[in-house]
Amino acid sequence: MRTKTAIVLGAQWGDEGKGKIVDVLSERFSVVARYAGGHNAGHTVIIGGQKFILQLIPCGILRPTSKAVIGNGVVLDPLAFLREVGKLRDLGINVDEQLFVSNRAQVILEYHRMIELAAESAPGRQKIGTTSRGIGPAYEDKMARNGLRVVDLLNTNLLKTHIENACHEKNTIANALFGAKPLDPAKMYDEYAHAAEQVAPFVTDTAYLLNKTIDQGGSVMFEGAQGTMLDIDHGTYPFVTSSSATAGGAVTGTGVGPTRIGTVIGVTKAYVTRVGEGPFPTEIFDESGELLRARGQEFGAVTGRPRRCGWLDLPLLRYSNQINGTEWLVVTKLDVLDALEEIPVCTGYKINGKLIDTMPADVRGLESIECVYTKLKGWNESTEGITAFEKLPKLAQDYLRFLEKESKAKIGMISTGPDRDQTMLMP
Ligand code: 2SA
Ligand code: MG
Repeated sequence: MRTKTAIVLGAQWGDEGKGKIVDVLSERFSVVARYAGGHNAGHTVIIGGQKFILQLIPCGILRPTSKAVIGNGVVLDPLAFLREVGKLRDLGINVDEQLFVSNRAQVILEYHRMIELAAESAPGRQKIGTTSRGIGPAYEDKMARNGLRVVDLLNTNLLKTHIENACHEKNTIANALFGAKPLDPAKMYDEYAHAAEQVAPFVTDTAYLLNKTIDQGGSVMFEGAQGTMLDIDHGTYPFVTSSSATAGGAVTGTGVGPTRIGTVIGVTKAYVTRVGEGPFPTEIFDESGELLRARGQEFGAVTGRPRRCGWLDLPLLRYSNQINGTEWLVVTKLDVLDALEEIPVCTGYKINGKLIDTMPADVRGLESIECVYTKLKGWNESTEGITAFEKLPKLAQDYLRFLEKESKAKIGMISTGPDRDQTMLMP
């Protein structure tokens, strides 16, 4: 992994442990840039026993030598942003010197949350199980060319007219469709104008900053949020988030061209989880699922929702590697499997009894998948905190080799616990 620019992204449905891996790898990068999503992400990093959960700000901020960039592909809630900045300042992190926000990022406003809450519980609407942060409606406005960008947030006249017009429109729609209570544009303007003043010092042209960094021989890591199967185009639509979580998103979401990106690193758990609604072929419904949830502490980092758990899904991983052009895999949470006698792994999908080698595009197809399982022997001893591949039990090594062979990407790193140091390189 001796490259100056790398995308680190989730190969599954998010929560693969990207936070920890970005933190470990960020030592080698001068800038870490988020390219998609918003404060729906929950990136957990544990340093010396202290836990940090970052939602909007890239994990690179935790390295005093790294710059952290919020790219144009992100939707930024200024109020959530300032809360997170405040928490980091309290921890003694030098956010004022290290953090940069794109002037082209879209802004999440209060009515986006209102519309999302109303739509999620409206009769006849498909419930997605979102994080209720206003992410989807903010991206809707972006694509409808009706959004407010950070550069506009800083222009008080424009902000005022935008809020007045948008509030009128959103209040009317939300009331007519969902009976939602109207929002007060004057109150909203005061709140956001005040926030804008505090956001302003962070704002810059981040595409320029990133490209200059690369021109001058610096290194950039692109930090993905959510995961491949939650990508708006390539995920399990409509049960997805509203942004490009895959590798392509790093290009459009930062303004760095594809020829300047050195490698793609996919982070995968040694099993699978998903939070929210939607198809999940290898989901476990018996006590093994409970065991993984308890051992892996599988609860949403932002919402606290219990995550659904399933066996390692190799067709899904192959799909993810293909869509992202993944060169390296990082396997996390291997130690969660320590307590199992036997570990089923899905090696193929069948529909109507026939093996398929593409991912069905529609939900009905995904739901009718029959998984073909291979049962691997569990190692049944602790791997927690092991930092050398040779020290892993032989059966755990076999599990990883099997994953590598079947997924068609090289494993570069393995994680055996939440702390920075509980990590090993693959020989
Ligand atoms: P949204 O809010 O519009 O992005 O929700 C749409 C779908 O995307 C899923 N989603 C996530 N899945 C896993 N982790 C996420 N971040 C938090 C975490 C989630 C949490 O790290 O634990 O705390 O619940 C995340 N963000 C969005 C979401 O569940 C919907 O299925
Ligand atoms: Mg997470």
